[in-house]
Amino acid sequence: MRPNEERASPTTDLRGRTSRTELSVPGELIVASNRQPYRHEYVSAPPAGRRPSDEAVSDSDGTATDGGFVDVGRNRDTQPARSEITVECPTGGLTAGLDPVLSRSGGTWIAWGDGEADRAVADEDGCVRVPPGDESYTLRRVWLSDAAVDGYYYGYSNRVLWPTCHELLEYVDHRPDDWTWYRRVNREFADAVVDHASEDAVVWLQDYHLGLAPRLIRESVPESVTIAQFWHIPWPRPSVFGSSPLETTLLEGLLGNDFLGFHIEEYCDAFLATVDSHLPDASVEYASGTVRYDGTETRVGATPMGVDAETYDRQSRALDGSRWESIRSRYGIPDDVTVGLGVDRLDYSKGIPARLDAIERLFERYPSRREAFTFVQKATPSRTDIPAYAVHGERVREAVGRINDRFGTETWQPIVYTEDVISREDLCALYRYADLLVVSSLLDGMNLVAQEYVASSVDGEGTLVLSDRAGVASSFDDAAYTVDPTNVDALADAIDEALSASPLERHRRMTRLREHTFARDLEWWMTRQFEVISRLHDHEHPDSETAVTDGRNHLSDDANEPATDADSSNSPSC
Ligand code: GDG
Repeated sequence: MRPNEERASPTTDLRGRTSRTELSVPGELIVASNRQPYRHEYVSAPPAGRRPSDEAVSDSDGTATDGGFVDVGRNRDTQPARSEITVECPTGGLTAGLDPVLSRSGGTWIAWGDGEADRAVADEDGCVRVPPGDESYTLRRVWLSDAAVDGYYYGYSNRVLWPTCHELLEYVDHRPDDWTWYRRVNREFADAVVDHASEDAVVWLQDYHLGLAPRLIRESVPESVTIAQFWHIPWPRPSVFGSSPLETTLLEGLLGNDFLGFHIEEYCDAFLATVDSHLPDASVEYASGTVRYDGTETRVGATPMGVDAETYDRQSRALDGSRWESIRSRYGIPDDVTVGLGVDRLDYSKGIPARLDAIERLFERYPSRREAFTFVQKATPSRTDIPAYAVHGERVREAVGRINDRFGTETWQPIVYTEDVISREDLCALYRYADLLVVSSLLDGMNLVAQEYVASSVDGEGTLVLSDRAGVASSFDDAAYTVDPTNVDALADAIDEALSASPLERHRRMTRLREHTFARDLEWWMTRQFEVISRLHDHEHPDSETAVTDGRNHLSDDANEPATDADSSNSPSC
């Protein structure tokens, strides 16, 4: 490992996050997401009922995509009825990335208040000032009943929208009331946004839970308000949309946005084509990525989301090897065994069964890999109350048992499978020292795990086997071993090829992966989002200085250009 090199003078906050630039935020920022940036809990309270936040890893609302929350201390200003109250904040992902932005700019974050003690610390409007101890913006909580959560979150969002957008219609489970709940909760969010929206407001909505909110907001705020949304999951092809229970009302809802962002062009194209074929009154201009519908002009553009690469790099470099030794010993992996890794929510879209089949095929086809290679699968239970997820979990566990029974020996386990929550430090150790990461998603908006692995591969010795159906594959090109995730033979061969690569070849590929990951990190993504939003906002406010853009290419070209020198100023060495 080469010593860490001095980079573009980053600053590090108390939670270990790195920040290099001050984002320029237009207008008065209002963020709305399913997930909240801070959650208040009673220290001695028993776990609440069913809530996604109880899941070890927050699932895809694109706002808390990294590993849940960390306790940031007691809230001493409050007088809780039952016991002391503690505040938890996200450890990574977009939520952690956006929190400092709002802290600097001020503004409002609207989200579902899912903490046990959330009401106790909020005012009568559901508002509480955050971050704790450095109160600089307002967190406005939306209160949802158990029935609302069941219908909106566990129902329409995750039984209809999620499987449809991942083109896995066999998992769609459309219960009649869920759509009603989805509409009601979107109305709740929209009303909350309207309460806070001044003439100069910029509303930035996150993800598929809020597909109807943009138009509802549009109908009730001044024209000068800019509304944007980022859709963190894929958009299905028009034929899939047409075969699903999705309503065209959803399209109308999304076309309330001034800007609608996706990770990659393919999803933008699919969205435009869906609108074109399912909403006859809309006018679609493909070249510029513009849709005109019912008085609103919506720009559609792609910006692939990155990770906080600097922080992963720094935390990985800080490891001294003892953590890896303790992980190996915990999992019973002998020193001379190479290690492959999978890190996923236990979600059917992540392609874990085919991956396990491929590992079985690897041991069949390449017997020399037996007792020489162990695959560690970290699977985090997610949305377990949805039957399809419970069935899928069983399927994965059975496959692990079958393969271990078939090939395992007294001293060697082919697959180490864990559903335990792992700490950020352990995650970094796994990322840094595993010889291989396999991402085999059947369809994946972007995939942050692949980028976190690359950012943590500070020795340049890791290799990445990557599904060609993960959004990130279009960024990584052939520096990863890219493969069709449904082709078990090809997947087994790709794993063998990656494991057989020479140190030089690994280093060569990893250097390219790291250059891309650092040039297109979370901060880059947020900056691009705010640039586009600013231009549209300035268009509504002609007095402001920023030039107005016209055209999709202008909005999205940057995402496809090679990194400039300036972009690469924080490029890593490995
Ligand atoms: C959605 C889209 C898109 C997992 N286990 C642990 C842990 N994790 C963290 C990972 C990573 C996150 O969870 C998973 O992010 P992904 O991007 O891989 O997947 P989704 O949750 O499905 O995210 C996806 C993303 O939104 C952003 O737009 O990329 O395509 O599906 O950050 O590190 N973290 C910790 N312990 C664990 O056990 N600390």
